[in-house]
Amino acid sequence: MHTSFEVPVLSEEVREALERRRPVVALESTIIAHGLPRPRNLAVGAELEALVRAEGAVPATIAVVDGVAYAGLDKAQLERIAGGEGVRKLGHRDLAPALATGATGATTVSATAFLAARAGLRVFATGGLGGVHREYAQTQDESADLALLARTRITVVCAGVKSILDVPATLQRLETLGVGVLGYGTERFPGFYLASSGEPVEWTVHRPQEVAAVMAAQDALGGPDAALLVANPVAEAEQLDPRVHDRVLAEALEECRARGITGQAVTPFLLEFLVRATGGASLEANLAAVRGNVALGARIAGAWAARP
Ligand code: PSU
Ligand code: MN
Repeated sequence: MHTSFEVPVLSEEVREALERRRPVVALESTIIAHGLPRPRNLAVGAELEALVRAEGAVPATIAVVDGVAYAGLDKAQLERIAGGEGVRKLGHRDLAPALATGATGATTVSATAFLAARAGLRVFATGGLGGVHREYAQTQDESADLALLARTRITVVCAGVKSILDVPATLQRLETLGVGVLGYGTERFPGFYLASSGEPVEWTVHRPQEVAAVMAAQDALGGPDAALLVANPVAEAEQLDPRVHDRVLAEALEECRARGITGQAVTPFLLEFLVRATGGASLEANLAAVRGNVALGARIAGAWAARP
């Protein structure tokens, strides 16, 4: 049995940045291990870290390697996660068994947000959150991301929720759960591969400093912890063609149903189907969204670290 009680173990760079109140951005690893095709995923993992650095912040990619949770991976650890073999998908509830059994796994938004907050990190960038699936009435499939974000004070920069989901239902759940949503430079909730999901957002901000001010107001208010979502749309020029999106998504959902795919396998299956069926166009839109979020996350972390 493994017993490492520093959870997560911080890389030297992350520890130093936290001590000096320098900006740090948490990054998830499920997108690397289970959300992107190999071998491109390893290059993307490294590229996202470089993007954070280019914006003057320190990246803290989070994952579990051999039963130890880390914030800030070295090259060999990132390679392990991107390698795929035996790399599990870990939600928040999977962390305890993974640590206890010495497992290796990539962390989803729920596990990453939990570990990041535990390490004292306040800003986390990803692609699209999990949420309520379109077949919810039959499957009760709602990502654990939502419940965890409802009780974790962390700012998550995302391109909305994955468009494979029931977006209006997910927005409704976020409201019920008390998770704040800010549109970044938009009055429409982003649609992950698409710049807009068509759904409205109640609050719009335009600068990282405004996000930091909302975070400070959350702290001043106190009360139960909840996350703040910064919904940052992919640029229209980089989005997936909406007609292609709608057609291919319908095929993907049909195939998922026909094959009886359920549980943790649903999201990776749908994402991979879209990559194949769009000849890689969905992958480019996905990457553009993630890059934009990571760069914005670094700037928000900068504004947060510079607060008075
Ligand atoms: N965003 C992406 N690609 C991904 C994910 C997010 O661009 O693969 C991952 C996140 O880790 C998110 C997870 O937490 O998908 C949701 O999975 P599920 O629906 O099984 O909870
Ligand atoms: Mn699920």
